[in-house]
Amino acid sequence: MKHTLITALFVGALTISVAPAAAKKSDRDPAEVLAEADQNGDGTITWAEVVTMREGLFARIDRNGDGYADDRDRPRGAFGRRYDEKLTELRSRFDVNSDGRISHAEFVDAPSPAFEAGDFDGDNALSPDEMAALRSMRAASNSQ
Ligand SMILES: [Ca+2]
Ligand SMILES: [Ca+2]
Ligand SMILES: [Ca+2]
Repeated sequence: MKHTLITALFVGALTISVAPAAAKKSDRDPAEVLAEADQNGDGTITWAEVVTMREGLFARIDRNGDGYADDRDRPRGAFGRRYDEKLTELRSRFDVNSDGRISHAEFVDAPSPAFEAGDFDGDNALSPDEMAALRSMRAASNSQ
């Protein structure tokens, strides 16, 4: 059960990281992932809420808690290989300094293409209207 939970959270972290252009069929709608960041439930997703969500996800990826997501966090057993695959994908986006590991800052401070695409008025928050627009953009791209 514990491994399943960790894997689910890890996949969630990956989904946040994927730009719409690079999205695979299995990826969740970025707008839905962003919606989960709405901690105070006011319907607006602030950048601070996104950062807080990333903090929680990183804490789960960095299984040994040393501030870096790397091979040393690799789970034993059946999930090891899956972790390797996910880490390779995450590195391609988050390992800005190419040292082979993802630091806390590289993960938490990384830009979010979906957030930037949806924040039309540039106030660093996604209002309910902006979230609705982001969802319809995604729906339009899916129907093509
Ligand atoms: Ca909110
Ligand atoms: Ca670590
Ligand atoms: Ca790095």
